[in-house]
Amino acid sequence: MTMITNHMPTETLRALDAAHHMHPFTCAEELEARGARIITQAEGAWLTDSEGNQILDGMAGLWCVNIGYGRPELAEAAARQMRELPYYNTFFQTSHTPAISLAARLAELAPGDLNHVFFASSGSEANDTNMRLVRHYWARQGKPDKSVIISRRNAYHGSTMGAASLGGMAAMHAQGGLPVADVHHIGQPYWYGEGGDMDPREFALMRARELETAIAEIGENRIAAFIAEPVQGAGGVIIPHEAYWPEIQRICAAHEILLIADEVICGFGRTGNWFGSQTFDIKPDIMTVAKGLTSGYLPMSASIVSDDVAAVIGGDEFAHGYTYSGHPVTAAVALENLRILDEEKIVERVGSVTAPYLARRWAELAEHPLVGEAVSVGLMASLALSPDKSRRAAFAAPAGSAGLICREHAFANNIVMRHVGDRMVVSPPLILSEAEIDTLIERVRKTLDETHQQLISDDLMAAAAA
Ligand code: PXG
Repeated sequence: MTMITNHMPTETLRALDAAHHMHPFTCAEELEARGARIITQAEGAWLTDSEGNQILDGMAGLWCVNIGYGRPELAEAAARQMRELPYYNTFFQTSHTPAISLAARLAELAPGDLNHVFFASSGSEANDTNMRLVRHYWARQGKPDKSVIISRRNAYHGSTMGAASLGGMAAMHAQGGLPVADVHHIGQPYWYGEGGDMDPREFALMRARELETAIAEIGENRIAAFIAEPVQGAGGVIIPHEAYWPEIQRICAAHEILLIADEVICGFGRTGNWFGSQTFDIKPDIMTVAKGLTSGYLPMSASIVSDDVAAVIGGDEFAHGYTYSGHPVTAAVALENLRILDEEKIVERVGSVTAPYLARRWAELAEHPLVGEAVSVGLMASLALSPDKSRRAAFAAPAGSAGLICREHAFANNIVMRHVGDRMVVSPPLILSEAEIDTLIERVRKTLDETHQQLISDDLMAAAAA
């Protein structure tokens, strides 16, 4: 076979990609017709594609490249570790210094008494671990029936059978026989889209109290845990009203259920603190982390659990683990990533400088005639496209049509911005400068203008009935 390199013509690469490479969350025929954009290189917050375009990565890859691209220290940490010990497992009474150091460092960084770390390779695997872990936790205490996990509609917790069941994505549940048994979903705290005429605080409390209703209906003796993202990411950067999390926390404490904070997106500085749980004052029993743990340079995730959970689980063999749990090379890369985040004060700078700046600049977009709301927390932000912002109206066209048009214009303007239905989201690398935030806003505004023009000319500005 000929060697495939970035020097090949884009069309050749696209044809080979379409012929052999199955992409996640993608219709293969559509992709073949359009051709994939081929990314060849990246530095800081900027991508280069095979046609030489310089693209501002408003999504930090897939919400993960927190320290930005191109840090040689991570490559060196990986090479060093590969030479010394490229692999060894952590089963059968063995360990190694990268896994030991990383677990100890995570225990230091994680809030409260979250002091024990179970490693995996993806957010999905870590959430599958959590599912088995919380059920085993109650079984160990003579309560095997406490097995139901409550989650939320429009949550994203991953793509494996367990994690996709925990998630509340209707399109995912429609394929492959999901959700698995004993997973229950309540409503999300999405006031803009679902709050109608309610006051935002009242709506947030109502949605939090759906947890209490579910507990009453299903029975506290049946419920193991509640899982939620501090801020829903893939669901559209839905930032809950400040009344939401304290109420959830109250309900979890009042009933005997564990609280799992899925920090896969929120962790490692995204919200302006090390963890979203700190930004929203959540006291979880378990945190799921991934993505920013290695800034995406290598795949790694973890469940970080409390002293209590670890003690209960610890009296027995937890029959669970992955070949790559605590992989020495990924652990070494994670440690180097955490060192950079800490020593270069990247998290602090997001909290005190760039998040407030992005908040101010992003809020200006709410003035745009097509924008129903523009919100942000830390360095994640979203806006709702609306044909009639005075009443937060949805489009008459199928959900996501306007969002897709907007994403295409963003592509053409060399800014990566994702669409979730008709919400547009960004989650850039945490090293973004103020000047780069200005560039981002400028490109998003141009994208919105062009989208607006196209929606008018395609006759797509009709609003759905109230
Ligand atoms: N939990 C959360 C909160 C996530 O955002 C996962 C778990 C699963 O992680 P893995 O590593 O198994 O992918 C995620 C992943 C998107 C998008 O398009 C978001 C994710 C993954 C892929 C696409 O917004 N989040």
